[in-house]
Amino acid sequence: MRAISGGRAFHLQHLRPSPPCRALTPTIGAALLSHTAPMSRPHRRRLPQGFLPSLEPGVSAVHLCRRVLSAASSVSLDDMLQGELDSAKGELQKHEAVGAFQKIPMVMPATDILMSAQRKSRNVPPTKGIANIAKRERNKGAKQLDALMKELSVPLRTYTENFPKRKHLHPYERSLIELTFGEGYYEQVIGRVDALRKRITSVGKQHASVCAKSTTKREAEERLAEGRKKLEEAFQQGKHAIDDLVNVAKALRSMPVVDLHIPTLCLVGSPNVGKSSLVRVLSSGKPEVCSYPFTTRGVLMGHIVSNHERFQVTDTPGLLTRHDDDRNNIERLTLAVLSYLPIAVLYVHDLSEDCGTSVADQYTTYKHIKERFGDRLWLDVISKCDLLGKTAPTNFYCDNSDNELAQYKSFGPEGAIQVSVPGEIGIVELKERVHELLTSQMARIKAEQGGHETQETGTDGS
Ligand SMILES: Nc1nc2c(ncn2[C@@H]2O[C@H](COP(=O)(O)OP(=O)(O)OP(=O)(O)O)[C@@H](O)[C@H]2O)c(=O)[nH]1
Ligand SMILES: [Mg+2]
Repeated sequence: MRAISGGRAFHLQHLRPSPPCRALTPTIGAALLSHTAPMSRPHRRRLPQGFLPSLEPGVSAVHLCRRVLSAASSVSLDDMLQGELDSAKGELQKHEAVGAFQKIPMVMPATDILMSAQRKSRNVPPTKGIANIAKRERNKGAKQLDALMKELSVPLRTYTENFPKRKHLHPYERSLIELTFGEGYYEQVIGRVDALRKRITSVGKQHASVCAKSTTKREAEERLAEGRKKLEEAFQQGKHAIDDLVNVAKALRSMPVVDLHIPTLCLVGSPNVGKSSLVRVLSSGKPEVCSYPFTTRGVLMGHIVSNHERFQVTDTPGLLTRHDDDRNNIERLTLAVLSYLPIAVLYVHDLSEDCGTSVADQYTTYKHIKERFGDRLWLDVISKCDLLGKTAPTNFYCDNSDNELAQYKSFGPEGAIQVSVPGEIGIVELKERVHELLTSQMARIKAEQGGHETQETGTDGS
């Protein structure tokens, strides 16, 4: 297996590492998560408890609207049903596709929109053939104000219409939006841009109409100048919404691209256990590796190319030992990956406790995650086995072989393989096992795709 270059990461940039093993409180976690906008904004508040469970996976309901057919309609019942099925399929596809963030429009900074609008509108001439000076001037004034209004508002309409509606996003991307910006922020920014567009339209229409009623050349000139001033003021007042949208677009576009049809390995475990070190060994991903917890604060994608096969690898933030409702947004990113992407799990255990989390705590977290996501294909790895002494973990001291935790402390989960990155121990075996796991994952994906296709054929044929 060979790793190709160019892993892509999305990090919650402004987070600071915590001291080893100190649990982040949810409030701190959420506050730390302010990605693009200042913390002082009211929408930066902490997410409500139990937020993530409300984003449970599942196909969104598709509502088929009833069609009202007039008596004269020539559309047959079959055509109608087919149309409804097609639109339902379209809706489903909309819901199931990922990659919406790569298609969002480029947003021009507010200053550029204003400068371009001013320049273009000033070049608008009066309608040809108006001999009367006053009439010509008021015609020009009204046309220029109308042009300025349109040049300012049309880009805003394009943005608000082309940013994806959250309800149409894949649940994974939906949760990324929520966890990155905070609850409701995405819609709020788009709403503010739309409100600015409406305001510009209203001010522009009003002043163009006033200018069109001017009786003298001078009056028309004054009304044009006044209209320009009011439009520019209105734009300046609301321009922060556009700049916020620029930041939202930037953050969304930089999120890692995931292909649901390619098998994906997801590294999971407590903080600082060695997940990122293994991602670097296994794939093209080059996540930061440091000796403190929460070095990884976002989801990172790497790739593995083996012969003609291509696989994805995601690094994730570490999980602390606590209830899911108490997790900070960084940890919730990991749960979002586990919940919504068709991944195979590589769970990393550090039995040396070098990571700063006790083996008992790691076990509690492991059991919880295994219980919740045990239906995924799964491989357990004991990391840092160079720190466990020269002998393999099977020779470790075991005080009570009947005790689950004692077993875990000594051997890790059943079937776990032991590796060391600096010692280069177990890496070849790990790569082989990962390849087997991802090949099985490919078979799962194909079986599921086959299932969907059969369902669709069945539906079409009925
Ligand atoms: N001795 C030893 N140290 C290791 C090994 N693997 C990783 N480390 C060290 O463990 C520390 C944490 O490694 P990372 O790969 O950043 O761990 P992580 O799980 O990604 O950490 P977070 O992103 O903070 O959750 C670093 O100092 C690594 O150098 C190993 O096999 N042996
Ligand atoms: Mg890491």
